[in-house]
Amino acid sequence: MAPAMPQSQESAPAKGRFITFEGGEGSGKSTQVQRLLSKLAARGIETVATREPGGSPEAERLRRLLLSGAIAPLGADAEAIVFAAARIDHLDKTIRPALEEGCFVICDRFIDSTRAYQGATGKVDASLIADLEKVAAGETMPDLTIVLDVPVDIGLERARGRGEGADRFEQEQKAFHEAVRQSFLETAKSEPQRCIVIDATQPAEKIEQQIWRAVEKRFLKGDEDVGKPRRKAGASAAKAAKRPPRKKSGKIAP
Ligand code: T5A
Repeated sequence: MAPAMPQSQESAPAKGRFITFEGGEGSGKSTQVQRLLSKLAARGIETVATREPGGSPEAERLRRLLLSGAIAPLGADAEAIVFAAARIDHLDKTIRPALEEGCFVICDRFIDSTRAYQGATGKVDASLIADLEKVAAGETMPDLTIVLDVPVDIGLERARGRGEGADRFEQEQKAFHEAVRQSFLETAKSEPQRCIVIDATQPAEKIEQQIWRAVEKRFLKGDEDVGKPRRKAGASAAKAAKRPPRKKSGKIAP
């Protein structure tokens, strides 16, 4: 099949795809988000890279509060609710508009992180997490979730290696991070249609190849319209979604 080219007509059918990356600290999500974006761009596919918590101006404000630990004293339920509030704005302002335009949305963390991290505190009822997920995400579920699985010690070591200082969740004990890892694996097992698990101890190049194979197989075989946005080519998807500018590794600047 010839590589997809950017769409030049506004009337082309919109066929956006929603891909999320999940995994523990330092599992290599940001690295692989960047690599996938490059590969999609090479195929002429319009993309929007985003992240959680954050991804819209209001959600980025909530991100700063959440990761600084300022919300933690309000209790685990309140923290879960604030993650959901950020997600509502992110979906409304960034994700859904981009999907409606036919873009591929690549998101660093989404609902499975709430299941894993807020679930791992042991203090938030599973039914509250499920209800918040329903309210925030509704029917906007990922088409594909890539779980990067790495042993906790290796992931934390990598995260520390960035030298940025530990945030609210990186400071948690090893048992917490083990519970987070198990949660991601359990979600993947229970939703095999949506999730794939990749061994993230492999070299980044190998992981990139495995992700690309999965994306090609699911979305790019025999579908000429996929990833061709409805609006005029050349308009920045990020601009359309009115997101703040990205900083390194596809993350969005505070
Ligand atoms: N959170 C989030 C919740 O509690 N609930 C929620 O609902 C949501 C959405 C977000 C925090 O918020 C929590 C979870 C998180 O604690 P964050 O700052 O966005 O925090 O950070 P993380 O998502 O945790 O991402 P990290 O920046 O820690 O790690 P990444 O993005 O997984 O890893 P990356 O790519 O930056 O790589 C880390 C280091 O490893 C190297 C890289 O070069 C880098 O130095 N690396 C590799 N090294 C060897 N082999 C490989 N294959 C490698 N791939 C990358």
